[in-house]
Amino acid sequence: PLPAMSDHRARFLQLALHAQALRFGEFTLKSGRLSPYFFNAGRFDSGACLAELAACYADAIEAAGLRFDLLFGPAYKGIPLATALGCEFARRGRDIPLAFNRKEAKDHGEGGLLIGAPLDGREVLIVDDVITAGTAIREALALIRAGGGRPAGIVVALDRQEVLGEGESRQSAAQAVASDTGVPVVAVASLHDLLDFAGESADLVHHRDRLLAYRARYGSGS
Ligand code: OMP
Repeated sequence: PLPAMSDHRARFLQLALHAQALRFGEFTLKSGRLSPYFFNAGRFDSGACLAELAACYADAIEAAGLRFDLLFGPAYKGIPLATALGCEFARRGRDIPLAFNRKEAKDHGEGGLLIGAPLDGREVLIVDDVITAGTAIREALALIRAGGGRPAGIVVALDRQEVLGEGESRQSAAQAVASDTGVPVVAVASLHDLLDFAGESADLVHHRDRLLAYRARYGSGS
């Protein structure tokens, strides 16, 4: 049964579990942390699934009131996410320019690292999968600035709400990015939402203690 949290957060978590994009076990993160859960956006691997995911992103963006006039998907995982979101906004009556990057520069053909609509003078919304330490997001911010765009916001599906070091500030990586750069970070759902969701779901409740222990060690205050 669907828990009470009946908005884009619950819809997204339900969809992620169904697609097995959200899994429980033991996972080593980029940071080296051993996590009891992992979010793999690559598992949103069908058109219908991506379309539903994009609707969750669009709802979160509208709820946060972000203003922007270009969508940017960082390679690789951000590319289908930004593309699906662009299609969702078009379906809602708003046609927004779309761009992404390639990881390897080409020395022939069109050349360059950026593909799609020019970033020049645009208010850019970065669309990515997950934030842990914020490294991937900071790289994307640098790409936007180098391309002449102004970062206007960052949207991710999942904010893991982790602190950078241990025992220092309780600020999350997303909060640190927002306060360092002035660019707001919006998540469809956070670890906090996942914990609420797990608390109300008979299938997930047995994972809750390990999630809570992980949050006690690496989680930010909020
Ligand atoms: P940061 O760059 O540390 O914010 O981590 C984001 C990246 O971590 C993602 O782009 C993934 O490569 C990876 N990741 C996940 O995809 N899902 C997770 O649940 C956790 C991570 C991670 O390694 O922290």
